[in-house]
Amino acid sequence: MKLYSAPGACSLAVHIALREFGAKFETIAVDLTTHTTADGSDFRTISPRGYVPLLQLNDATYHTEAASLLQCLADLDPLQSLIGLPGTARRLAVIEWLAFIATELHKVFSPWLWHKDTADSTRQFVKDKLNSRFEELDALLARQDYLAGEYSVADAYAFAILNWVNYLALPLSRYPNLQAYLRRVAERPSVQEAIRTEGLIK
Ligand SMILES: N[C@@H](CCC(=O)N[C@@H](CS)C(=O)NCC(=O)O)C(=O)O
Repeated sequence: MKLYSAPGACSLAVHIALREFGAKFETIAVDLTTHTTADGSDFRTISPRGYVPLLQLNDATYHTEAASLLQCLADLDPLQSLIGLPGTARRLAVIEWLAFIATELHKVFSPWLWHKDTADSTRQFVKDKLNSRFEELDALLARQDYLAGEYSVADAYAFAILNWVNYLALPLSRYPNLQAYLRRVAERPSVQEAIRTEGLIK
């Protein structure tokens, strides 16, 4: 498999998941400002939206959408422990969280993160919306260690997206359980390897 990714972008979630399963894969870095790959190719020729993550499966097909890629990768593990077996409450909870992260966190952060000229009124809206989500997560994480009970691909996704508070200088000091959660996820060997490889830590 080949993962087209950019350091610290949402593709980090897929990168972590690939490492969780010990999958054989290579990463291809994409410059998201020029939409070129490391060898200078035009990324939009294979990804018309210009988005990472883009995953090329071993059958040479290309696929997008972080939440879908995470489900697919979690299913490659015979035990499906990072997503749960079909028809179970565990699986529904993980998929629910993937959808929540995609729509209520990922795409709320996005406009401001990628467009530094975002208007102050939009910034304020994003801050308020995110703070209400952080409050909800903090209350949940006071009662449990991970979003869907046990660690799952939803936590890999949440980790990648919540890491963006650092880029936007949004403080998490009011959310101690959320901070502890991010530290807990960060300690996982797969997460350490992924963030080190992406150059986010030394
Ligand atoms: N709907 C896509 C969105 C992916 C996305 O927003 N990717 C961002 C990085 S986190 C990107 O590639 N942005 C580049 C651009 O907007 O040109 C998904 O959920 O995977």
